[in-house]
Amino acid sequence: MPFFQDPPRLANQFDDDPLLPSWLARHIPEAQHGEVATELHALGDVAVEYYAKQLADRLNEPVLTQWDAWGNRIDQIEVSPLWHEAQVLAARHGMVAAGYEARLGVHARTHQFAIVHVLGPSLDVYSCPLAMTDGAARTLVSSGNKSLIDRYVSLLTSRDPGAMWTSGQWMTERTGGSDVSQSETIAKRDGDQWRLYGTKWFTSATTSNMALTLARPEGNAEGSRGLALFLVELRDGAGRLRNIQVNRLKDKLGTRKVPTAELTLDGTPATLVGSPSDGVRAITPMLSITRTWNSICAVSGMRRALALARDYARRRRAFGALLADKPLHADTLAMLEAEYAGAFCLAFRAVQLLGILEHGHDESAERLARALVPIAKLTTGKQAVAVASEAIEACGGAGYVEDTGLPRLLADAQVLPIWEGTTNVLSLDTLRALGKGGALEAITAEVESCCAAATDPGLAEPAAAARNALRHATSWVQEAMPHAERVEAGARRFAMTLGRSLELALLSAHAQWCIDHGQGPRLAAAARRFAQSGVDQIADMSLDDTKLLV
Ligand code: MFK
Repeated sequence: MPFFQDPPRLANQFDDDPLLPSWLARHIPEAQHGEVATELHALGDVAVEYYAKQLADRLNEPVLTQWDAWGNRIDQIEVSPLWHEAQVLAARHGMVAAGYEARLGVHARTHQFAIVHVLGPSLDVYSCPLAMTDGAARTLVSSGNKSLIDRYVSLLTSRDPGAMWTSGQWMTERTGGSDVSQSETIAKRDGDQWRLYGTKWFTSATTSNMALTLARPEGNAEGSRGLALFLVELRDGAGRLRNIQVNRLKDKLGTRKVPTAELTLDGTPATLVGSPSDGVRAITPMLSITRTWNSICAVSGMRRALALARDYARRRRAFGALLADKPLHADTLAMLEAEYAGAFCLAFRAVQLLGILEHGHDESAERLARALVPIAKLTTGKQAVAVASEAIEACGGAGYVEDTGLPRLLADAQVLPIWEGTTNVLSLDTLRALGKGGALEAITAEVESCCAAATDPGLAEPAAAARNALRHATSWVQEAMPHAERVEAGARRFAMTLGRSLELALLSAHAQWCIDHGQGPRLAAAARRFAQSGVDQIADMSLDDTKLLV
């Protein structure tokens, strides 16, 4: 009988998760926890079902048809069959809506992102339009523009698959995606409305119903202050694009199911959301929400990669034993599980803060969240790539062969440190957040309170590692701050150290809760492993050496 290797299989994606069940047990009030856990268990099976569908749908990618048979410009984009199903699932299971529902109050965001975490990795990056839809709803609510709120927010947060709208976010132009101040799109008044003229270079959800976008009202100053925030409805009543041409779809490394397009706006009708300037400030609620989604998608991508790698290690026999029983292979997987555990705690803490801020005024939560959102995004984005890379390597050659579906884990992870602000842009954003005052103190208080909670002797070393790394980062930034070039050059190592200290502290506190509540010692082991994986990344590199090297 010739040998055929069993492929890796998924178990229920809620039950199989070493973090999510205990996180929910700790944070969702007892009265609602049972119902939420039952719902997520059911979604854990849906995730398995849709993973199989995702593999079967692997070769379907979006197709742009620019002309009909009679020469009319139509610019129709057909997405994959699974994307059509994903829209229905997303609405029905409240992947956006749950975050806005009153039932769970301050915990609504934890509920919503638990759903995203379990189901998201089986939906071929449908998380992208959902993230922007959520961001658009939050931005409109923050704008205070009552007529836009009344018209759009209930559509964006609907659970009815036939009624739910999705939104895009168009910021990136040919001038760049990081420095949006150079945007060239012009907004001209046309009676009561505005019309937009320009090119959007990277629009990730072109099949959406609407988009939020930046444009410069005619006559406004150069730079980002002169930009304003607009809402565009993409199609008219007959389903035709409203003075928008789709120039082409992007040929990307990953996220290939996402119909990312280049657009020309040629007199596209648009509504001003707030003031006719300061559009970057007006769109920042969108950035906070999509960066939080990015963190959760990084964590859920890691979970999926590890679920497959762990299962494979229990099926694959080599050199006389299962891979899971080989000390070096087990050591490698343990390191990845520790990374996942830290990343999970930081991403879900960002989610928890979002819920707190949406349900009342809390200045210290606000200061913490302003810094924690970019830190979580930049830290988890990098971890997601590293973990996906190791996970596919753990499957050997099969991990590099497209029709196993495994290479997509890495290709899709690679977008996470890029879109929604690159690692370096977010490192600088972290400095900007700290510059507002109070944020470093808020991070210190967070790390200290988590470490103080971790009283088990087995958590002493992780708690000390988190505290020491944070102290080192704090003293470095205080010393470096007067030297602009030095502080900028070290911003990534600094932000990453804050991220890894926070991860370790939050993980240690959660590990303590698990010990206290009979949930076992697994997460304490994760904290100990994490503590030995480069928490402190502060190093003063020579600026002269940098000049010699670049
Ligand atoms: C799986 C989930 C996926 C999610 C969906 C993926 C979709 C992908 C589509 C894209 O990739 S869209 C493009 C993504 N691009 C970015 O995210 C932009 C990256 N660049 C930045 O974030 C820059 O830092 C930024 C554009 C914000 C810098 O612009 P400016 O014009 O230099 O901003 P400035 O003057 O520093 O800030 C303007 C105001 O906003 C200031 O407030 P004040 O006017 O009151 O002083 C800032 O404090 C405030 N601000 C800036 N960033 C903020 C913020 N406030 C809160 N949070 C922030 N992050």
